[in-house]
Amino acid sequence: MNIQVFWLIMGLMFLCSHGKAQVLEGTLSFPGRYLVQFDNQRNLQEFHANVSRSNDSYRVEKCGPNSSVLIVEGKDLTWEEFLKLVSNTNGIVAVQKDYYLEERVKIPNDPLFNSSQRGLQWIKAPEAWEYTTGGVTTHGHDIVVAVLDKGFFINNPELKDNLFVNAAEIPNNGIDDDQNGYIDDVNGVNLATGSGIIEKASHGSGVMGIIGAKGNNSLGISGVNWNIKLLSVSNAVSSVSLLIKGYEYVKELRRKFNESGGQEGALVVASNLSAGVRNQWPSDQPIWCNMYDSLGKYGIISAGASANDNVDVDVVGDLPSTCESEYLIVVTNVVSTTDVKYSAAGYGSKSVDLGAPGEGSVSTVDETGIGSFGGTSCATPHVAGAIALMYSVPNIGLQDDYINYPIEAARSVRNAILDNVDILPSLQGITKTGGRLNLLKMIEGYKSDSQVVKNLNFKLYPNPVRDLIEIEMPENILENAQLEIFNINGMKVFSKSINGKSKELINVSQFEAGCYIIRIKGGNSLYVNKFSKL
Ligand SMILES: [Ca+2]
Ligand SMILES: [Ca+2]
Ligand SMILES: [Ca+2]
Repeated sequence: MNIQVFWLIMGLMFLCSHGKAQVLEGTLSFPGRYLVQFDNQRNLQEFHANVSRSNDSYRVEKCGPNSSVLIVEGKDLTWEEFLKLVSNTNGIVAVQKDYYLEERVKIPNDPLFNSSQRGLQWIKAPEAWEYTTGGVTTHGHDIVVAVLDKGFFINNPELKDNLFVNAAEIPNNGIDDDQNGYIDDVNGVNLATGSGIIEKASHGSGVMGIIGAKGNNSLGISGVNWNIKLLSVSNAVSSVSLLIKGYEYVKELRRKFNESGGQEGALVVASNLSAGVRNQWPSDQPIWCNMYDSLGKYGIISAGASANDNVDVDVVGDLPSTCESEYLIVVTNVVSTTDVKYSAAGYGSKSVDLGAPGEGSVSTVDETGIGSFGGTSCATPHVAGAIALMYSVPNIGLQDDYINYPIEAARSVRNAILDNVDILPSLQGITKTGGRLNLLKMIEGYKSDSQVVKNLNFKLYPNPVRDLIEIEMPENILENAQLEIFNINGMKVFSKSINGKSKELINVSQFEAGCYIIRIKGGNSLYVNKFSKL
C-alpha cells in the first residue's frame, strides 16, 4: 500500500469512527457493502481476481463495463475488515461505504402541515420546496401575488410577515405619494373607500393563506410559498366595475416595474380571483374578459375559480371560467384528502384548465388562527401560488426573462403548470389538461420560452461595419419587439424598441472594434445575427 492510500484510509477510518463522514447524502450506510475506485482497469482486474480467488463469500461487481468502481459486498463484512482487504492493493483512488440516499423533501415545522394539509402532499409541495420555498427572485425582486376579494385579516400572524409593502407610498400622511389614485395604499387598497385601510373578511384571508401563509414558522399551516408578498385588493368582488378597478390597480404596479427595469412598482406575477358569476358568457361581459389579456401583456397570469356546482361551464356559462385568454388559468376543485374531483365543482373540457386541492383544506380564515376552507375558492390560490413559486426557482432561464420579456416569461410559467399536471381519472375528459396541479413536475418540466422560440437569422449590411449598420427586419416581427446588441462578453451595449419599420439604421461608430451579436425578440420569436465592428 502506498503512503497516500494509507493516510486516505486512516483518514476515512477516523472520520467514520467519529460519525462525520459526509461522502454521500444520507447518514445510514448499507451493512456489508462498500465501494472502491481504481486508477485503471488493470489494477481493478487484479484486485477483482484476488478477492474472487481468496474469498468466495465476498461478492465483487463492477459498476459498469468501463467503470473504475467496484462494489464489494460480504455478509457481516465490517468496514475495518474491508479496509484490511484493500490495504495491500495497488491503484486505489478512493474507498467508501455504500449509503442509503434520503428522499429529497422539505417538510415545514408548521403543526397542521402533517395532519391537515394533505393537498400539499398530492401536489408534491415538499419535493418542490427542495428547489425553493418562494419569496424573491435571484435578482432580489420580491415576488408579489395580488388577491382580489372582499377583505383580508392582514394581521393574522400567519399573514402579517408576508404582506406586500408599497415602497413608493409613505404611510399615514394623507397623501397619494405614488400618484396611483389611492391615498396611503401601503399594503394594498380598499376599492370601496379609495383608501389603504384594508377591509376585514374571512374568505380573502383563506385565499391568502393558501398562497402564502408563512411556512416553517412553527405556527399553523404552510402556504404554497413559505415567503411571498401578498397584495390585498379589498372590495374588488362586489361589482364588476370594482373588479376592473382592482385589476387596473394591480396592472399599474407591474407596468411601473417593467418600465423602470425593476426599480419601481412591483413584480406582480399572478392575480387570484376566487369569485365569479354564473350562467354568463364573454359576450355578456367582454370588458371583464379583456382584462386577462391586458394583464398578461404586462406579465401577469390570472388564476380564476370555476363554479362551485357540478356543471359543465362550457354548456351553462360561467365567468371568469369561459373568458378566453391565454393568460387566464381556470381551476376546479379536487378533494384534498382523496385527490378526486369534488362533486360540487364546475368543469368544462374547453374552459376549465386543471384541478387543485380545495375541499377539505384549512387556511387562515380568521383574525388569529386557522379554520376549514374549501371550494374552488381554495383550489384556485394553489395555482396562483404555484405561479409565484416558479419565479423563485433559480437557474432555469425564467430569471433572465421576467424583466425584459415579461410576456414570454408569463407564458412559459403557464405552460409549465398546464403541461405538467398529474392526470386524474376524475378530471380526464372534462377539463382541458385532464389533471391536477403538480409543483414538482411544474419546476422540473419548466422550459424557458427562449429555449423553444424560433432561432432565425435576418439580413444586415454592411458587415463588417464601421459607422452605420442597416438591419432588415424579419417578416412578421411584432411592433413591440425589442432589438438588442451584445458584445462578445455577453454585455448588452444597445437596446431599442422596434416601431414596425421594415428597416432600422443603427449608428455603431462609437462601439469598440470586435464581434457583436444582435438579437430581436418579440412574441414567441427570437432572431439572432452577428456582425463585426471595424
Ligand atoms: Ca397611492
Ligand atoms: Ca401616503
Ligand atoms: Ca405557518
